[in-house]
Amino acid sequence: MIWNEHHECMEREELRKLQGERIRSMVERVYFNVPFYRRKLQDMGIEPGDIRTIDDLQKLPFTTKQDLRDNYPFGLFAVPQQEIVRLHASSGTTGKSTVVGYTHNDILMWSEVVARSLTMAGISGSDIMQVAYGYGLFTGGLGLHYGAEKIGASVIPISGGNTKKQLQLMVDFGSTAIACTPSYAAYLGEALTEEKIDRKNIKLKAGIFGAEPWTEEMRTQIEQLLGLKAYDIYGLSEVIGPGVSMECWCQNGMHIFEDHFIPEIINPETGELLPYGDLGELVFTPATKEAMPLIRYRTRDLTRLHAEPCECGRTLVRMEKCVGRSDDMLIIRGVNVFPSQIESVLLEMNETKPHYLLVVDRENNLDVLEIQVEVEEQFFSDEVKELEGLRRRIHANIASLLGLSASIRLVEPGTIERSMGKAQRVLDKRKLT
Ligand code: DLL
Repeated sequence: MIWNEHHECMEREELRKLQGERIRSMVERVYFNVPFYRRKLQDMGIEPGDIRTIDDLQKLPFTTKQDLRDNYPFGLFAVPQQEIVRLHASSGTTGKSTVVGYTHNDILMWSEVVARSLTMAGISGSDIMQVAYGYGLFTGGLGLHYGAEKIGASVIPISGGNTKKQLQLMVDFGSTAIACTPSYAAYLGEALTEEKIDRKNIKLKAGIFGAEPWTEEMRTQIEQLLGLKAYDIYGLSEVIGPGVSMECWCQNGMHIFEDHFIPEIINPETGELLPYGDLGELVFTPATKEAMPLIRYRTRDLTRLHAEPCECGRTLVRMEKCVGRSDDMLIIRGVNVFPSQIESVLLEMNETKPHYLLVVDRENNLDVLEIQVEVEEQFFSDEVKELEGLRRRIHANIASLLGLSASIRLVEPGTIERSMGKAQRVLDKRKLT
């Protein structure tokens, strides 16, 4: 089923026309209501009338996270305070958090894109949906909540954490869908076994997992652990929250809701526009937002876009799973590596569990990487020889695929700290000194 067939299956030309109309009116709104943008556009000699079609998008300047920080907290709002009905914020690891605001119409639009996302995963009014993303300033909990209510599902607003209670309600209420981070889903799956809960009592059929990068190997593990079909959902607070893009049943990339969020892929070094299929930084122009419209927002997420038709019938472009964020890339002895690449290598082994930590340090002026990964109980109790064999295989695979020599530490199940929200997979001690 398609939630909004008109917008999700539009002819591409018709969609581009709609996008053009929407950016035209958006640029006018920010020009007259946001001093920051008026100044920026005036400096570039651009007037609202210069933006007429979607082809004019590239004339416009980028917006960065730093611009949001510089205008903290409300400097980029395009409507008076009375029209703001909700505030969310992302907890910045460095500097001030990023604040985003919503009008009543923004909340309606957000609910609509999340409703479309859930429909893509086959979730409907007859489902019981456990929302285990954090509720609060983070957009995950409330974002999924409103979308699930819109499609008429019965929502369990349990938020993140409290794992035993999650499992108890999953059984007692018969949850058929769950939304949380993939790392927490892996933990819930493991806790099911620890609590000796009979799988027959679990009714889950779909999981809506996102907010952090995760690999196909992680998907396989979660699907086995929880006995459901795992779907990827993407989003970021600056653009709206979860529901910017979502996988359909073909699981062939995430469809971007392009009638609201106009995507581009750029070369992160030069800012140059890249064609479909090229790897680069994802940029979004959320053209219909009232409270905080942004022009060409640089997400720092690295991925590719594909425009070939999808079997599901939607004409919206698809984005590949994110490789990671440009600022998450580790440079170890000159080798560029993303945690997700290491995750792929680790989890393709049958003996490993989806819990790992990458510890980067500097010894004698040389970068060193230690990979800690948990090993299934039964393998851990095996002979030392077998464990040593596994350690060597992981080492060799990392070396051959990534060109990196890492020290591998196999640890017992339960050793690595579990996350209830976004997982912290990297401990970069180089940054601490
Ligand atoms: O993480 C919104 C969200 C909530 C998305 C629940 C999906 C589900 P922020 O806290 O602002 O918003 O973080 C946004 O998280 O720029 C990506 O780097 C990362 N991210 C989000 N979804 C995915 C995903 C929410 N499916 C940042 N795959 C983004 C990879 C993701 N990374």
